[in-house]
Amino acid sequence: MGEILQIQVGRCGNRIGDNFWKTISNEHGLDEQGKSSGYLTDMQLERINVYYDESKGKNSLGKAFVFKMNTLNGTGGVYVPRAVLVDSDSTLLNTIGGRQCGGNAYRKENFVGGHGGTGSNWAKGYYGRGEMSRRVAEAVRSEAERCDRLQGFQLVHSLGGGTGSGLGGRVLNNIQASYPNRAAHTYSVAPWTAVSDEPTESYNASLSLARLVSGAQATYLADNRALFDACCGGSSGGGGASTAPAYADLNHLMSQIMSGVTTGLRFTGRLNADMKKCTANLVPYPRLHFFVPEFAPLTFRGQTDACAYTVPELSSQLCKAVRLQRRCTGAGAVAAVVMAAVMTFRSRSLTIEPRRGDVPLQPSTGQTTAPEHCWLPDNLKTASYGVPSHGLKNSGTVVANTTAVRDVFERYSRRSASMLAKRELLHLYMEEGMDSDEFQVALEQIESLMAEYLAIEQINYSGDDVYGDHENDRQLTTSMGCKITKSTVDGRNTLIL
Ligand SMILES: Nc1nc2c(ncn2[C@@H]2O[C@H](COP(=O)(O)OP(=O)(O)OP(=O)(O)O)[C@@H](O)[C@H]2O)c(=O)[nH]1
Ligand SMILES: [Mg+2]
Repeated sequence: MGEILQIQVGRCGNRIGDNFWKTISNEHGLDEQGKSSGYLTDMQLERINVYYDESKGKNSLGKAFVFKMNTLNGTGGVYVPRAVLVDSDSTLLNTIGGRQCGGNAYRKENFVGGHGGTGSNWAKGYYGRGEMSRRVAEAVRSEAERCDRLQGFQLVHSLGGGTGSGLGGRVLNNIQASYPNRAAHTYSVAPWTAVSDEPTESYNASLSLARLVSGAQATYLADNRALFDACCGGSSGGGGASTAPAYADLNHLMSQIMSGVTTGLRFTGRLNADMKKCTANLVPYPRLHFFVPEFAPLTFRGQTDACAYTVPELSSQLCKAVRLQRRCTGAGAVAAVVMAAVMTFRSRSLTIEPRRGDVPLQPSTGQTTAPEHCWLPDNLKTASYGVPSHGLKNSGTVVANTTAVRDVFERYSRRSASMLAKRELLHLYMEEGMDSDEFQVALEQIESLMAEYLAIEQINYSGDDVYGDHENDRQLTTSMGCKITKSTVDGRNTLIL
């Protein structure tokens, strides 16, 4: 199976990335040094190479490692996370690296640290860290050479921090140029003021999002607002972990989400055998590749949940979480449209194989204010896997390509536009060689993307008069030049490629 290389950039990227490795190491039966902690099942081993390099010569400290066969199942050596860890402030990297003996077995030459953060400045990260981006390219190149059939890259970073957004964006550009045929996906953490309130975060997020439109084929948007609300039990109304959740609480949810999203890449099952298939299932138009990922059941740091949830119970929790992404729900608000979604369920017993009708993320019938509509027929894929999430009996993950992400874009572009009009804090970016045109171009990119999302919401809601008659179907051409037919029989939209 083709390998994936994770590049984690900045403080947020490295905290979340490190949590991800801990979570999936546990699922693959590896201890914190990357050694198999006992008998590994075929399921755990079969695709372990996707995220781990089985190193049989050296351990992470570079010392000679005596390769010992595991007498139980014939595997051995150390499974090294295929990761490059990057931060312009090395403090966190030193902590992670210093934990090597008890921590994950990262390859030590893949730590790329600098001498100081960017002070939350995208321009410093993008333009001012040339030497670091060359070292990252070198680490990426040698990791890529160790792969037999590299399928792609996943970047983990924040959109608000200068290093994660700026240097992360630079790294993504370099990857695109050097590996044009490989997939590039991102796990991007969107800032929220209750969690951090650096005034430049809106600028950074706008500049970064605008580049992700063409710089990545898939972006899993982790909104700190949604993670924070989930931890507080906020919008869902349930009891949360805390009224003032720490990053560790948010990151616990995030690592569950990432483990869930990557289940189909790491274990054998019906769906998402590789990164390209993930996007084929979810992306009707290449620019509209910003996904909302959700996980159920909601469990907080240090908690386990031994409840045997059924598929309808899990999927209804997942759909509710997707629905809550549309924030502007007042009178006249347009409902978000789910263009496509993939739901995966996990349980040791595999008794939760989803059946037709179990999953309520379907076009609504008879509801005037439907929470969501499906866009393409057959656009909801489901699958189940026989490896449970850590500490849970049954769990589910959804990745939804929903127009609700428009709200996230709007949040930063509106704030950036108002700051830009007053030229607020612009000098910090000008000092790094940027000019205000670059901001304008980024905001225009976001505006046009938001218009595309809105067009899809309006197509679903517009009257029939926009469709020309075509025997049984009515057809329309969208602003993106694609044809859509609306069946006069069941009202469903079909995209003509
Ligand atoms: N969910 C989550 N968000 C985080 C975490 N750490 C930072 N953030 C968010 O990320 C943004 C700040 O980004 P950082 O990753 O700290 O910054 P950086 O990439 O290191 O860049 P510098 O500005 O150069 O330090 C803010 O929006 C924070 O709320 C974390 O551990 N988890
Ligand atoms: Mg930092």
